[in-house]
Order: sequence, then C-alpha cells, then structure tokens
Amino acid sequence: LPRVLSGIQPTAGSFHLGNHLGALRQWVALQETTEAFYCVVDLHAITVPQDPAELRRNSLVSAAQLLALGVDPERSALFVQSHVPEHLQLSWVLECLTGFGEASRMTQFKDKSQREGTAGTTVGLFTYPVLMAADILVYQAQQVPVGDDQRQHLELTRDLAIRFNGRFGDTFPVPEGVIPEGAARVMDLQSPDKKMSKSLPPAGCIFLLDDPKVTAKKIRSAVTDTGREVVADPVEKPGITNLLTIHSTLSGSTVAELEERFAGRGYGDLKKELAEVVVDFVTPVRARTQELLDDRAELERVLAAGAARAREVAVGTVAAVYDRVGFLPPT
Ligand code: AQP
Repeated sequence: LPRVLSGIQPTAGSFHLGNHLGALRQWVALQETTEAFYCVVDLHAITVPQDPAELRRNSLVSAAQLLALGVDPERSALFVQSHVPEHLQLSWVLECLTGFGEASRMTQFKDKSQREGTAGTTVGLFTYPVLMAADILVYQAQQVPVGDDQRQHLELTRDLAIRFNGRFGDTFPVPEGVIPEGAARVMDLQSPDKKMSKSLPPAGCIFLLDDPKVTAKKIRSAVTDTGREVVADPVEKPGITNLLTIHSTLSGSTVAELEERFAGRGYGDLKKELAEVVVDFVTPVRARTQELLDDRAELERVLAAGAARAREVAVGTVAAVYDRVGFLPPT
C-alpha cells in the first residue's frame, strides 16, 4: 500500500473550513486505499508563541476533531508529532542539506516573519519547512494530502529527498502532493482575495467548532461582489465564486448546477442556502468532537497507539539515515 503522511497545527483549537475542504476530507478518503500517518503537529505550533495549557488542550481538541471528521484509528496511525522524536532527528540531517538561500525563498516564512516582526521571528519559523519535510520523509511517504498553500513546502521536500538519495544512496521515495481540484484554496469570507486562515480576523473564517448561529451569521455577512447574478468568475466575482465552491464541495452539486438553480435569484438566496449546508455539516462534527473529548482516557489511548505505530516505521528510517550519513552506531 502507498504510504501517506499529513499533519495539521493544533493552534486555534478548532479547525476551519479551509483546513477541511483543502486537506482533511482527503485524509479521510485516502485511508481507504493507503497506509496513512496523520499527526497533530504541535512542534510546528511553537514556531509562534503558545500558551502551554492552551496548546495541550488544543492538541486534544484537534485529535478529537480528526476522529469526528472520519479519521479511523484502526486504519490510520493518528498521533501527536512530539510523541515521535524521530521527526526531529531526521529534521537535523535535512537541515544540514538545505541551503540557507533555498530556505529564505519560502513565501510562507516571508509572510509570517513580516507578521511577527524581527524580534518575534524565530529560527524555528525559518526551519519549519525542513521539519515538515522530515515529517513526510520519516515515513517514506509517497502521497501528501495538503491544500494549495503547501505546494512550495512540498517542492522543498521533494528536492531534499532527491538530494539525499543522490548523495547517500536511494533512501526516500519522492513524495507527491494530493491537492484537491476544487476547494484547494478556500478564501476568507471578508477578504476573498486572501486564503481563509485562522490568523485573519475571525469574521471571515468558518471554524468547525463555532456555534452554528455564529457560522450562519458569518456566511450571511460574507463580502460579495458588484452585480446580482450568481455565477462563478474568480476575477470579477471572487466572493461569490468562493461561496459557490464551498457549497459545491460540501453538497456534491456541481458549480454549473448551482448557477442554474440560482439563476434569477440574488446573492441573499445563495447565502441562506449555503448557511444551511454548512450548519448541517458542522453540527454533527461538533457533537461528536465533544463526545470524544468527554472520554479523555480513550482519546489518549488512541494517540498512544498511533504514536507506537508511527515509531515502528520512523525508528527504522532514522537508523538507515544515520548509517548512510556516517554516524557511528551506538553499541
Ligand atoms: N484556506 C485554505 N484552503 C485550503 N486549504 C487550506 N489549508 C489551510 N488553509 C487552507 C490546509 O490545511 C492544512 C493544515 O494547515 P496548517 O495546520 O498548516 O495550518 P495553516 O496552513 O497554517 O492554516 P492557517 O489557518 O492559514 O494558519 P496560519 O494563519 O497560521 O498560516 C494544510 O494542508 C493546508 O494546506
């Protein structure tokens, strides 16, 4: 079976609709046909300041949401990144293969370091993409389900795999991104020129664990475009196009079918129906997440089993890598 790896940050507690439509729904689909490793990437989270108690809590909330969305721990290894120290062991080796200039070209680093300012920008934020490469390569994963914003990081991962193989002998498959055709980049409801993100003001971001009333209100208040017609046009109508994409991906209707159905009706009708579609989707996810959180011991058991399964693979990769780069084996 092909191996799959993906991760998600626990930073906001609740995931958002961009995370789900861009990445998480693919996590669920891929576990049918692959051997999947899915992790809550708490090591990545601390590249920007975190409150320790909140981070711990958010890691549990994240794991519960993944289960509620359909990650099946019988099939896939679900774990917390910091429970598998081999990610860090491989990351160091990869850092020593990554050019400083190469890492400096990562656009996410440029954006985030601008936001954090010089004093707030850590070396960890800079090396984040190399740790992500290690997350993937430590499982020798072939497929990586991610949203469009991760393309550049994935390209770096591929380059590092090829470089390592070239220098030390064939070790890593060169992984492919699994980026969905629709909804690979869900846009912010208030600024449809920016991707939906937990770091923008919350009015434009649909959090899965929001109160459904808040969700409906955010959709009703979404920024729309000039004109009245409900048609997809990413250049002239980015707001409406985004709403149609979200509807289509959740409801299974094509964008063309939706355009036809809303012909002659206004933006308000589309928003009203979309609010129902989204609320119907998030309501059971919220309820199931809460149920899972109520049994913390079981949740911790699932994560411990996932980490044990992940380590079985990761330990072997690190041993092979350490041997190839010339480290003396411990006796
Ligand atoms: N708007 C989006 N559309 C489609 N996919 C998205 N992803 C994130 N935003 C969108 C995908 O979600 C997965 C997990 O992302 P992450 O945990 O790395 O979070 P992120 O990309 O850092 O998400 P945010 O909300 O944008 O956080 P900040 O503001 O901190 O950068 C990834 O597969 C990602 O592609």
